[in-house]
Amino acid sequence: MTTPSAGAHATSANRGLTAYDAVVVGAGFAGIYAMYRLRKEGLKAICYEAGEGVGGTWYWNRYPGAACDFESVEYSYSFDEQLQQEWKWSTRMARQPEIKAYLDHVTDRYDLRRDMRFSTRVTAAHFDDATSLWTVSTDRGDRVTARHVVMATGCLSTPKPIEYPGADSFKGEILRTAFWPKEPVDFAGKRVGVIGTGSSAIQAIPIIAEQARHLTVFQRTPNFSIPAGNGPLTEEQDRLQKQAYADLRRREWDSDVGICAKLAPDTRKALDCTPEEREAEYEKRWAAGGLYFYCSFVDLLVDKEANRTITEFAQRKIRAKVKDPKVAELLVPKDYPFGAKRICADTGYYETFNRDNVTLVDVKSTPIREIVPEGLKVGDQVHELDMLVFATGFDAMTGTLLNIDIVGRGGKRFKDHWGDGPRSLYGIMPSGFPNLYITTGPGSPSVLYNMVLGNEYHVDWIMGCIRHLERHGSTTIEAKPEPEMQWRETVNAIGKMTLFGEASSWYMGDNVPGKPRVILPYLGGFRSYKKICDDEAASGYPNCVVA
Ligand code: N01
Repeated sequence: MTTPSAGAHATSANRGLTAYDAVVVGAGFAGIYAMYRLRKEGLKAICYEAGEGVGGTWYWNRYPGAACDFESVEYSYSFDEQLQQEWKWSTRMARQPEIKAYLDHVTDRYDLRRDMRFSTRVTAAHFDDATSLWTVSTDRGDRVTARHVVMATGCLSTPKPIEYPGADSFKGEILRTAFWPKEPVDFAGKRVGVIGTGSSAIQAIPIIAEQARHLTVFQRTPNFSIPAGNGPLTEEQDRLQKQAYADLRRREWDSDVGICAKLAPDTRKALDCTPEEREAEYEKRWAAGGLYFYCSFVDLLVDKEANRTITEFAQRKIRAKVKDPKVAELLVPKDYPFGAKRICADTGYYETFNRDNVTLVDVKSTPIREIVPEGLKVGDQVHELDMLVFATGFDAMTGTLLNIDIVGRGGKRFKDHWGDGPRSLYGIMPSGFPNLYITTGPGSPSVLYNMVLGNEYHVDWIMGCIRHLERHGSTTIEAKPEPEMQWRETVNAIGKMTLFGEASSWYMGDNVPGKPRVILPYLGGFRSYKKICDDEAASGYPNCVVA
């Protein structure tokens, strides 16, 4: 397949630049698959990646304990049956090194690396109205043109900066889960502090506690965490899973969350069940490990009373694990509904607080003031530390895109377009930015669906747009402003029907000072979302301008 040659309409501004059909930004799950599809369609594409290798989130987040929190048999590509059959996961929920190795394998298996440029961050993408081409620039001085730009930039790829003064004065070592060093970190004999108690910290804390002389955890808001129940994947389990792969994938594509391997999401309402039935369902799913618990009933995130039943169950589980009742009370979330903040999966997290060498410090009642040479000052007390680990999260879903200087048709600035929160048709196409596509962005099910499959779906949908242009001899496709606005209103309206707004979370943009408070993912479920996007394509993109 060919598109009108990217170099055919060069102007003085872009003459002489290497011309591509497509630039892909990021070489994580989405970018790798985008490169595979573009290559398969005969397009000339290049992928720029800031990391030294592929992996995206799984390249950077190599902190101890980093792992997937649902079955890897599901958190993996579905596009090639042979790939599915040949790759063998060693554990149910693969750890970071294995996921990274898998992505390296996929990249090499399809010979994608030769069109990838590593240690190269895209800094700008400017659309030229005269040629309908994008000029993409990088921090290494590359400038190329492309007909299409696929922003495969990930949802959790811009870590929050250190928000306290004094980091330079610290005599010890500062580490960040989202930029973890490649060399092993030795905690032995050290007094370590961890700031944050989200998914990253909850995975790292039990491992650090086993090695450090002392670990102090600085907690602002407690989280709900479910035992991961991770363990080796036996030959027999692997064989059975592979036999049933086709059926599993069918069920995932037809579900709202894309996680079905061990237990399908329950379709009952919690309040239609007796307390005994609810308890039995919660127990079963708690024992299954990981995110299955989250899918216990369909009304948990829309009905406060239903949510109270799962919240109380999870609170009881936490209290039962922690010996010191005062520490237990600090660890029990009480101010928000279960699931309204991203739930976590752990291996021995709560039990870690029973260790003699672990202290929990509540920094909500007495906030952190500054980093000092000896450690961390909380209120008037200095906690002496040799190492300080920041597990403080990300400018989720919008941060990375807003850090790129994107200028669309007629000089329209992306930063202005998203100034009061993100907007794009189906979370994929922002209006005024022709042929620029976002994978698993805000306004799509994104982080609330199986991210690997969500990315595959988006890449396939984008390829559908590109093929449509080709078939019709057209050059550009872009969202019409009105349907884009309507989609944003739909996303917000559905968000308001849920309990997500009752927690302070990165789903709502709350974790970044000054960020507009809007629900970022589409909460209508993947099934309805997929139907809407499929219908758009099948009916010839009525909500887009094709020119
Ligand atoms: O980040 P987070 P994360 N002072 O934002 C605290 C995915 N993920 O890196 O809640 C003190 O969840 C903050 O407190 P509060 C997953 O989707 C998946 O852990 O803002 N504390 C919170 O406790 C996850 O949700 C896996 O009050 C501060 C913590 O830091 C997402 O990535 C593994 C602070 C940040 O938690 C992000 O997880 C890891 C401050 N100034 C991550 N600022 C899997 O298992 C923030 N905090 C697949």
